[in-house]
Amino acid sequence: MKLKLDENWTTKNNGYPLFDSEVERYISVVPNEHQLRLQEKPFYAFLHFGMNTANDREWGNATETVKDFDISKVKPAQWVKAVKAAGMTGIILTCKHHDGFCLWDTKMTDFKATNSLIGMDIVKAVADECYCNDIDFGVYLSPWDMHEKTYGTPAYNDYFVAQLTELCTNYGKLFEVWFDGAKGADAKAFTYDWQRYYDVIHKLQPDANIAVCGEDIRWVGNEAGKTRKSEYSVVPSSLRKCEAVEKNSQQGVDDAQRLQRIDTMDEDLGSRAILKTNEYLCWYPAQVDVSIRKGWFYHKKDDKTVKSVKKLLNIYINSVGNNCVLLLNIPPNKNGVIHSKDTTVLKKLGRKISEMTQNPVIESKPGELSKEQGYLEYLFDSPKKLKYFIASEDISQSQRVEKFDLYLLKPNGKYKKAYSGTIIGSRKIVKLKGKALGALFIIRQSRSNPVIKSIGFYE
Ligand code: FUL
Repeated sequence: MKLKLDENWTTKNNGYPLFDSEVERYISVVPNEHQLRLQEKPFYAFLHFGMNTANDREWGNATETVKDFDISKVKPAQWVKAVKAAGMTGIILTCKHHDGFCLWDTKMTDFKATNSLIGMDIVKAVADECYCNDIDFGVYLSPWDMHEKTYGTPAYNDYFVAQLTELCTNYGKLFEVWFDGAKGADAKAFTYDWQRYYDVIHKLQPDANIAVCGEDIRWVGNEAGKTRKSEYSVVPSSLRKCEAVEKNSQQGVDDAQRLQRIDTMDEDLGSRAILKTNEYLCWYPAQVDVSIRKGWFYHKKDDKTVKSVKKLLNIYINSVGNNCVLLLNIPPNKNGVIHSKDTTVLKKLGRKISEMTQNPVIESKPGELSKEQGYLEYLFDSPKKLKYFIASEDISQSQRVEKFDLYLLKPNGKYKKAYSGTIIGSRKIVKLKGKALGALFIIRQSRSNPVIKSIGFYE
């Protein structure tokens, strides 16, 4: 096996400049504080719960009344416990889905949980439970509202801003606000005043990330848990345009299948070829949103569709381990609890995730590499049955690594290629197999000197 050790970022850099004014432009793009915080806690839960839970639907149909919300209890403590067991660190609750029914005590409409059988502010109950258990809390607020009469007129922007203001004022410190781009194809045309919405959040919740139709976190582009080979965080600023997100989002209740495939995504969002033709760049990491079941809301008939631990672990590795954050949807049912099928899988998933780093063979913190470090060599004290390689860049210095190879020193004394990768970013997880005496991590291409926060090999 030809290792081509002399072909690394310090020498050929794959024929790309290691540092020039263009490279400087790319690496000057870094996360803001709340993006950085989110990427350090990359796994959190989506809870779809509301009128659709009561009616066993995925989308409302604009005919619902408060009476239809015939749910009498919710058990947020059980939700938070399930989330924690999976190793997730936050919850985003659908405070209002497209049907317009509000789970909090809004002053803007009577169409709300406090007026229904349950008579309680569900957002408050969930937020309080989160804060008591060290879980971050965030809100999903659907811009499209099929119930509100002002929808489609300028007054709706005022309505939406007022609701957003309530959520940003009365429910503690939000870590994320999730704006959905979905809207029925036959809904009234409407131009959302996104900037006004963002201004409310900037003023009232300056530490919150605004996701999807938002400026901090981009939607990966499908609902299947799939990612691109390279999920760049430094991308053209034009990707933040909400119109594009809206166009690709769900446009009908039966349109979900399309988003469970990935052929809607442009593959390359941030290679040098893309960046060089775009004047404005931004830090805009991807979020993978996917449901543990077929639907976003709970339906009994979906009980048999709960994803296996193996499937969820793969989604985790392909998202969290591929420079993305993962938002896993777990829908509570009509009894106000998360079904035991889901909680069982979540518990096992949590165990698998913590086992990944339980048995380190070597953990190191290389920092900024010097020109003598075209590759890093690791020798183990005995043959190790490796399971994972996990690397992180110090993303406060942007994302720099563009290509790397990983070789394992096999017990026969020969190196064998285990993986060829592209970007690393906040976290790269590579599954490994077989015994090894050591490893070589060769960075072939980088934007200036790589700054590696950590590298670990795990049994
Ligand atoms: C979609 C919505 O239409 C679905 O109901 C769900 O909320 C999903 C997360 O976003 O676009």
